[in-house]
Amino acid sequence: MFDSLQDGLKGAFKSLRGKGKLTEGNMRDGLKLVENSLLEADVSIDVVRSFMSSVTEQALGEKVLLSLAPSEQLVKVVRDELVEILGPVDEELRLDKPLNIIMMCGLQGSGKTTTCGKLAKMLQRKAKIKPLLCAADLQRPAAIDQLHVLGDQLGVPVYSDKEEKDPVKVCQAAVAKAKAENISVLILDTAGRLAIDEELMEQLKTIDRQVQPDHVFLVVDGMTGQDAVKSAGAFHEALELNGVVMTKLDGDARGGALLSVKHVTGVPIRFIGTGEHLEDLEVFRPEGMASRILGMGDMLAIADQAQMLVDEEEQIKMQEALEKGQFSLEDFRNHMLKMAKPGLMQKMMGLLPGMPNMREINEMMSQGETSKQIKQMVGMIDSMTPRERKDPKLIDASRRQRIAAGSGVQAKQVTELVKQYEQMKPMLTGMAGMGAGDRAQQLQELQQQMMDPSKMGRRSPKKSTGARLSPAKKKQMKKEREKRLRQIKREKRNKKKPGGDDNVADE
Ligand SMILES: Nc1nc2c(ncn2[C@@H]2O[C@H](COP(=O)(O)OP(=O)(O)OP(=O)(O)O)[C@@H](O)[C@H]2O)c(=O)[nH]1
Ligand SMILES: [Mg+2]
Repeated sequence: MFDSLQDGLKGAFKSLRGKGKLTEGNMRDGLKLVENSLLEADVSIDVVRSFMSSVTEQALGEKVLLSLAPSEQLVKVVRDELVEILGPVDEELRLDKPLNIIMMCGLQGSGKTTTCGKLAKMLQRKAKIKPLLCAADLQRPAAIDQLHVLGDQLGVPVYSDKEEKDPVKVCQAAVAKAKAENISVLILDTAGRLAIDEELMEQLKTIDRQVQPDHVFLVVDGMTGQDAVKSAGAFHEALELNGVVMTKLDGDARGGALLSVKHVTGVPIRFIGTGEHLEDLEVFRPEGMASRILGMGDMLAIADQAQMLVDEEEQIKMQEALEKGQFSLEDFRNHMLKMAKPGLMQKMMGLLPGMPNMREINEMMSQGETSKQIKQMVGMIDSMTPRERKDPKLIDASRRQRIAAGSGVQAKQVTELVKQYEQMKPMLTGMAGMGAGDRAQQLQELQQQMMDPSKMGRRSPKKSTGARLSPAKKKQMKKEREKRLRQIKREKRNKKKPGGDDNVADE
């Protein structure tokens, strides 16, 4: 994300590093580089001016100039200022009314319908809320079908009415359905147009007046740069937006729109879209984004992505096995396969501090080395007997030969795999009792080791530094897990029953 902006800022900080004596002169040179990289990233000129005046004032202050590490001080000043222009943002989606209505609007093709689906997925995953989607885009008949496809994929109900010509009536009927069925969140997918036109604005204003959504989100295409900022201004004037969802930041968006939108329109970014898949939506946090732009990583986003690797039922089971100290080669194999899911690894890596930027990662991954390694690992594990997978110590020299022959590798690779597993096991089982922060850190280490297997075994697995859970807390967590597992099973059963999809009331 924002490779050239990152490179530019890094260059600016580097120019100050190792300078024998820092003067106002060379600090000004560094600042000029910061300014250039913002302009090249298509940040609006007003934002650049105000950003630079604030940063310059602080960077030329005595504290920075006299400090031992001025380049780090400058990083801090720039980071604080980035957070300042991106925020503040209310990260919490307040959904505490009996029925909460979210209206999604925006220009054609900006990603409204996709974002409705992504948000529905996020609500299910994070808040255990099954929303109702409403097809209020009557411009294209295909739009209704598109939303139904998403609904089916996610197992969430979709309200539509192909006979009705008035989107306001469709929304009102959806509200009635949600109320009747005790659905707590309703998401309206509205129609887009090619450019901002009166008719579209009037239609949206009427829906706003008649349906009174609690949240009005504008979806803008991050690739369109300052045009996205302009359209956000116009929509905000007409509708009083609660927030912006900026999509397509996985492409070659330069970052200008992201950095300008809050400053220019006063509307904060609430979510960002980072891909075409339904899990590619992130809650927008200014601190995390500022760190990410500066190549310092975003730990919370990493933890979130990692969680998405495994589905919830699997996660609970894995957690249980880990707490008991059980983590078989079979689990190891499944874990590897999850990591090999196209795109996911790249994304996680992109979030890690000190990692090469996306461009380099993509080049690295496209050479196919990693996926080849994973394929080999899976092949080896598949060639083992179930008993060996549980207890690889059973594998002797002759079995090692057989396994290697069966999976087309050398015998010493089998030895290496077992070694790798033995080293990962205590790390993972140790992680089972940690809090989220520690776990994220551990995960990061694990990830780095996986990318560079030569590092494995060079140091002994790190002991947890975080507070351990008390036995009472563990017991309580176990109880909650079992309850949730029963719930998931019930949901799955309901889903199989015809019409069971809509059955949210019995949750
Ligand atoms: N790469 C990428 N593609 C996205 C993202 N969000 C949406 N898209 C793609 O953008 C295209 C348009 O998305 P839609 O959700 O149909 O857009 P829309 O705003 O509903 O379009 P209309 O209903 O025609 O106005 C689709 O091909 C999506 O897959 C994103 O975050 N990243
Ligand atoms: Mg649409």
